[in-house]
Amino acid sequence: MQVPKKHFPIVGLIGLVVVAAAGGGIYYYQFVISHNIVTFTPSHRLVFMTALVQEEGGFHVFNTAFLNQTALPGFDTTKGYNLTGVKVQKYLGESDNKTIDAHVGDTITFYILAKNATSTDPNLHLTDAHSFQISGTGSFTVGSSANSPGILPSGRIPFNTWYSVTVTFNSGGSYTYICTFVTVCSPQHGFMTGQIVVS
Ligand SMILES: [Cu+2]
Repeated sequence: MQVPKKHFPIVGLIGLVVVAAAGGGIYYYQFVISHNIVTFTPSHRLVFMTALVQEEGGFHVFNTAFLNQTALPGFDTTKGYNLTGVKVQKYLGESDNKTIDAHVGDTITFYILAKNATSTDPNLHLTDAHSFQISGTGSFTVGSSANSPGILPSGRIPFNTWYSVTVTFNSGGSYTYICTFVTVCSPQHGFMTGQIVVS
């Protein structure tokens, strides 16, 4: 005849304590620590891009950086930006080289070089400029200054010149940047767009 195995009452007690601690931990994680409130210190981002007819790639972001100082880099429409002595920290943009990310409250200074198409197809040479406009349901503010003189919506950018505009995104959402120049730049002009995702 077999004697049933017994354990000391303390083992059961420890088990209860472990279960209570796990439950308490879940409660603390779920209800005491908030998951939703995430705040960011507003950043000033620099986004460097080229504008080309959509048939040859459209807008192309080739560099992204945080500006770690108040003053903007020097700028002129023929030479573009001057980063000499400017405190910046590069960060990796989206891999499609079109989508731009930012947080609510961030300011983005855009540097855009308009380029003429390389193809000899006359359809890709309908005009002598691109342009830049931002649309979206959210709120944004355009701040014009000597080192970023662009204003929206009239962001006309003649080929081989630089354009800079500084925009602060006051609310979250998806914004679209587009080439809106009155003259259609190519048959695919209407698709010359990109997204700015503000979260
Ligand atoms: Cu266009």
